[in-house]
Amino acid sequence: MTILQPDSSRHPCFSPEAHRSFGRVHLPVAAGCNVQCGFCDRKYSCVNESRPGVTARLLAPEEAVDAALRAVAHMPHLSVIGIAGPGDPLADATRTLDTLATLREALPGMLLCLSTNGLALPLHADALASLDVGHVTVTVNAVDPAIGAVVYNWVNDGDSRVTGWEGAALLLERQEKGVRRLKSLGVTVKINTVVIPGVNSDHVRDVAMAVASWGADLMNCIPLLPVAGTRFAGAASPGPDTMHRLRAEAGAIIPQMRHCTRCRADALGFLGEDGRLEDICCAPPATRADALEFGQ
Ligand code: CLF
Ligand code: SF4
Repeated sequence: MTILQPDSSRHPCFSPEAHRSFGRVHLPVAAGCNVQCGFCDRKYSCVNESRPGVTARLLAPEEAVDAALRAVAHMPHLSVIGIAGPGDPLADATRTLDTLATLREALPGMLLCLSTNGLALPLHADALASLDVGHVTVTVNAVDPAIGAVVYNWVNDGDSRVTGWEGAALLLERQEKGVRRLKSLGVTVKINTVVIPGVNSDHVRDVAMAVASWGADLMNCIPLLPVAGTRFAGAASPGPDTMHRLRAEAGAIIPQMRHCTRCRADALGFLGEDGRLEDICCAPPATRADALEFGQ
């Protein structure tokens, strides 16, 4: 079983050209996370902050499907429905997979997308491919567990919490297995790497080489956005020159995404617009017929 439509020409993140013509909507159904990154603080009621991990509110799967149908009916340029948090979409995979399954049935021509830390990816890669989720992003911040141990506070392995080198090694093993499995199923895979000066900034080339060997298609190096209250709150964000150099070095190994706008978990519209899913909450009810007419 391989997926039917890994069509990146309409995906605003996977194609630099497509982001001028096509937009995406994120459905914030994923509350929890099975990993704690040292730079992450999720917020569930934030309207003023725009970054990954932030949403105005969490949605139940049925609310998310309704919101997606409204969005697609009102915004014909939407080509992708993504699940990107505010936690990890596969930490409570049932919510995510139920949402995607209903959407796939309602909107057979829509691109579906997901962003994950990869810890639970080997368990769910086949289910994602069977729902024709054509694009998956895996965030890989280190391919050396000694560096990963600095990035990640802990990793949950079922009921046990694993820290330090062992936790980072477990996450890395799952990421590699998950990416290789997705690629064997025909899914297009992007790797996000959060660049943390003094932690993994000299390690980006190693990440690029490893993920290229796993078969990943694209890499997105994202400068750290220091968030108050996190372990990296006082770290510097790498500047444009540093990012340009790192992307050039990594770009010799694997193609680079250079237009990422670090979206919220409830982002709506073109990349870089400040649209949020709640913007369409007051729109007239949409029907599946509307969505089918406009969305495909
Ligand atoms: Fe969303 Fe991510 Fe899919 Fe795009 S975002 S789940 S791949 S549809 Fe895109 Fe936003 Fe950057 Fe993500 S600009 S943060 S890369
Ligand atoms: Fe936050 Fe994502 Fe890291 Fe989980 S995997 S702690 S949601 S950045």
